[in-house]
Amino acid sequence: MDQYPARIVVLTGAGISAESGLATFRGEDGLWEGHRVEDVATPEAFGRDPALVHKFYNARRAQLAEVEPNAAHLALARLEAEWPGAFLLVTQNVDNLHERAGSKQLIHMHGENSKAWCIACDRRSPWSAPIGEDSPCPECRAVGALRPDIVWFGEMPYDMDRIEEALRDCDLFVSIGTSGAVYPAAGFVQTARYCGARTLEMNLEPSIGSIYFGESRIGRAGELVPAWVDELLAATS
Ligand code: BJW
Repeated sequence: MDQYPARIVVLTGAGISAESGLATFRGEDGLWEGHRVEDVATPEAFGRDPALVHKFYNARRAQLAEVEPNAAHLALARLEAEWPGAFLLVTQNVDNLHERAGSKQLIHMHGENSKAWCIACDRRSPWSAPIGEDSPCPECRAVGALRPDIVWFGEMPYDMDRIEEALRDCDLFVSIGTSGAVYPAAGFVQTARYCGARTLEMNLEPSIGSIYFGESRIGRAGELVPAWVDELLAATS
């Protein structure tokens, strides 16, 4: 590599957590008790059947205590710590494996399942227990107003201004473990590429938007990501 890319933006999806034991959304194990994510992860579904939606997220929140970050999460945290340029990690995942691996420059664009959001007082609280329809908000004590702090279909993902700015300014955009089925994340590659960045995807299979990437590495994130981080850091030394 002649010149290393100064500013890197990395986007991750469910595939990066698959080797930690968390199910992806659109794989063979992508159905939850017969429900597609598109049918559960909406404000309308929550309005119709809050108990079902709480059950879906409570089960996934409980599972977080049983899983650990894998080699791909750890490699991205190492890259952030050792990279001499700017680095931003944007994850679509609502698990907490990136932060537990040590990542700090991190945006959870689809929210965090380890937080509860009170729609009565608009405050977010750390949450590790099940949320129920009768759970009081720890801030305002309202009952029945808590929902998981998750961005559902039709809702605006978090921190889009900061993400768009980083995408426009970056020299390298890397997408890891995402199918490219969900917007706006699926369009990030086109923004970065249009603004002159190199683009790389690492995924178990070519993603839906694979043709937009300058380079595709096909395989498991737990193997591809550490190798890529080694390669990148070697070029800076
Ligand atoms: C491995 C691996 C290993 C496996 N190693 N790889 C029509 C056209 C275009 C857009 C729309 C449309 N109709 C509606 C929309 C918008 C909509 C949307 O995109 N819908 C699509 C279904 C078409 N989007 C929204 O509503 C978003 N909001 C929005 O657009 O607001 C307006 C706006 C306008 C302008 C600017 C900005 C905003 C909100 C989307 C919210 C998504 N929420 C979810 C659920 C909540 C979180 C949760 O419950 O966990 O987020 S949906 C679900 O999909 C979850 C994920 O974050 C997201 C993406 O999935 P991901 O991560 O890609 O997982 P998979 O399973 O799809 O793929 C995993 C990949 O990993 C696979 O390819 C595997 O091969 C691979 N893999 N093992 C490497 N070991």
